[in-house]
Amino acid sequence: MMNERYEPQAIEGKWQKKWEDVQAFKVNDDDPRPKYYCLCMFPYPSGAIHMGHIRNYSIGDLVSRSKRMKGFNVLQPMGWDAFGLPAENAAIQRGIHPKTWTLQNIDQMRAEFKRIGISYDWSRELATCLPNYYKWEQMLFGRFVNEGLAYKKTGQVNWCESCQTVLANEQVTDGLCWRCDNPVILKDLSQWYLKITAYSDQLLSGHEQLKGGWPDRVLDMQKHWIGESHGARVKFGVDGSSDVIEVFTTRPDTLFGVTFVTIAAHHPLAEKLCKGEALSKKLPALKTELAKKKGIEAEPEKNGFATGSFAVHPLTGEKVPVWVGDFVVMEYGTGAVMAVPAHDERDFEFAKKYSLPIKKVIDGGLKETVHVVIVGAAPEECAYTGDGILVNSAAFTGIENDAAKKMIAAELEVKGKGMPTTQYRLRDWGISRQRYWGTPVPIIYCKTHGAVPVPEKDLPVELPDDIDFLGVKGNPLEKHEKFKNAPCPTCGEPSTRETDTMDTFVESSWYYARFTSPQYDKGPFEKKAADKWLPVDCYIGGVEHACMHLLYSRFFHKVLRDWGYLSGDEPFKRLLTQGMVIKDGAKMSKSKGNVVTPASIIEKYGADTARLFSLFAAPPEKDLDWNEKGVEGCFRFVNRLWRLFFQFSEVIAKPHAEPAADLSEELMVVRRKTHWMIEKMTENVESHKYNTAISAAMELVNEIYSLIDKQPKAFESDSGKAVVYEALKSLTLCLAPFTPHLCEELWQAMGNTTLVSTAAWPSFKAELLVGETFLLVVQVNGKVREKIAVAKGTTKEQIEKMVKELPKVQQFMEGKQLKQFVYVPERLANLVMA
Ligand code: ANZ
Repeated sequence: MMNERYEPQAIEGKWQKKWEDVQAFKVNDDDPRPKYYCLCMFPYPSGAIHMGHIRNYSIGDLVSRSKRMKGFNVLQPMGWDAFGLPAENAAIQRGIHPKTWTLQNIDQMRAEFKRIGISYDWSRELATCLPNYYKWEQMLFGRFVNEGLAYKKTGQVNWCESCQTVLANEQVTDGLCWRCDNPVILKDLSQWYLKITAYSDQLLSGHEQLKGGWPDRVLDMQKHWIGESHGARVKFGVDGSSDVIEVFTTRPDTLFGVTFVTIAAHHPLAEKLCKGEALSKKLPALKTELAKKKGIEAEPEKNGFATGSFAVHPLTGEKVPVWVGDFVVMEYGTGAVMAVPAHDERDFEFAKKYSLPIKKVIDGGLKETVHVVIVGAAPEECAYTGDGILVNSAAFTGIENDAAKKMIAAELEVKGKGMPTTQYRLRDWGISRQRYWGTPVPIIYCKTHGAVPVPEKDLPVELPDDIDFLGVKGNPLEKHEKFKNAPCPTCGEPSTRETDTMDTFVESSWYYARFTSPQYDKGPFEKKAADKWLPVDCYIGGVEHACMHLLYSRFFHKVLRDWGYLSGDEPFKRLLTQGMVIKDGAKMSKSKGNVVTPASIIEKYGADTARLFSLFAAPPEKDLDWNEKGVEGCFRFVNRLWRLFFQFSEVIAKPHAEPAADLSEELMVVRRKTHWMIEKMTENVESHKYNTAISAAMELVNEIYSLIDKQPKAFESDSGKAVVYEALKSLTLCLAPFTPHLCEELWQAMGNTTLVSTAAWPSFKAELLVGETFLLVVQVNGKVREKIAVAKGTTKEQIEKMVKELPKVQQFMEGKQLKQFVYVPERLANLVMA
């Protein structure tokens, strides 16, 4: 028997225990039903869950639970992205070992996740900070090295002084560290890179497969980040030497307009080309200046100097001066630019500043602001960057510039002076971090053999636990002699271990695959399992990862595919990026002091209400504005639902046959509403419009209450019982993915001994939908007396009969004769009385 009062605290723990006891969500690889892999980006175990987690994981659970009810074999795992800085900072500040801190946090967060009733297969839990996980990452890293996809390079890197570590380009936003928002500086450091650029083209072309499944915005962000440019590489000779300066240009059509060549300060030929003061003073000065530069700045003024050397034009043989320019970056293209000041703004600015010649080679026609430039003549105020006809371009004069691009590139190719090429803005991914709490980079440096990957038989390279954090700045591994000293794997000579650890984004690049066989001990994961479960059918997480995690894991997936570890080109078929949880206009965060803790909400209203609110208050991809009134509203609905079940607890305690066909109109309205609700739920859950889905359930509940109000005995007949039974059963099933504990309780109250979590999703009768309902205004002699919901498809005769029976209408009919019945279809009925 049901309690009269809804007491979430009494219900929720009971069902959580039941799910655990019967292992309701443990998945079996051999289950013949079609697979569905639903994954939420795994959390960093910071200690306590926040509202953002509740939102993210409620969405994932809704998808998983509804798919399970729809007949899929659903894998929904949970694990911990457990390496990272906060653990280390906690260690420094509070003297707790990062491992102890992390494992404690995991225990606490696991308990909190269980408290909200997410249907995880907990048997697949993993933590990336454990050797049985990172061992395989180290093995993969060794293979990256052996395949030439990982390499060590000294260069300018982004350095966060506050985190005391290097950051990848993706991890710097507007010059600030993605983690701590402190300014990032450039620093010369030697570090390990993963060659993500080897996959630039595939990362871009793969978007074709993702279109429709991923938000366009994320694809656009990635596209922009990868930054594909079509153009040519052109070889300029160096006057008086056999050296060659290769440039990358997107505008080979402007080749005859080249008046100088600009190279980066760090260009390999810079020292050789610089003469006199350029070599002794200017180049070192510029390098020092560049080293001081902040990571990313708004367009600063361009500076440079002449090297004293000359380049030879590949087609005309003309000699043009070679300059060093601070705006030319070594990391893009070839680190050298053919300068065409007439048609490129940066070159124009540079040429104006240093009085270099400007030569027009594209004529944009009279309508354009053409600057007529002949060598030495005064140029107009800006470069003309548009399209037009080639001028001053030898045999190519008179040709349209678009066609000329290909023709000039072809001519260069024939002469061995260049070739068409595609250039990407994406840089290789620097993964070395100068921190302790991460996966050790499994490399040993030997005097004879250089950087040698630790062989698989010696893996994992375990992080030593005996580390003293207090008073240590930087990476304590550097001072750990036992860790540091190791024999060379090749010759056995005393050597030193790499003390850098890997960027934690490396762990999150392949965890989705590990979840398919998390206990596998012969490799990172079992191919059979990966092939069964991948790709992830629905991946849910924050949009802030568009150019970091979501790009890195696509890269890893393609590498793993090429090595035969898995099949398929893309890891995540569908991506759902959920908005933030905000409060009072600001992101909910500790620093803003506007945090509402899930624990406080769960204690007061229960987990089901917290889940329902986070699904109801905003569509997943929009920001969710937290307000307690909204939570109370959801709590009221849940209570209203409970009371309805309580009121009918005897009726629902045993099954009823399907309602008969000849229902009274009022019961028909409820029945139609029931099927309408199932249809709305089915459609909107699938299309992630959860607020609309929940509204449909609320409407059905209102419909039932309103009939009870109007006709308290409406559900007492056999057909009434059948109708209300059908409605309440459908509500239980449809709401189960939203408020699972409550629905288990209601399901049990309906006499079921099975779980609603594993019941089948209800189907609706299409023939009952034809109608749906409309609002009919009922008038007597032109005055509105009543408004009623009527099923669509009801005939004029039926409506006349219905309205005549309405109590409020009968009042005005008494003692009068009906002269005429006027009916405006689906809008109005008027009884003209005399
Ligand atoms: C000659 C030229 C003429 C160019 C013209 C543009 C317009 P995107 O589109 O971003 O790929 N460039 C090449 N390498 C560079 C480097 N390392 N640092 C700074 N600038 C570099 O830009 C490609 C263009 O940027 C290239 O095409 C080159 O200038 C410049 F009317 O070559 B162009």
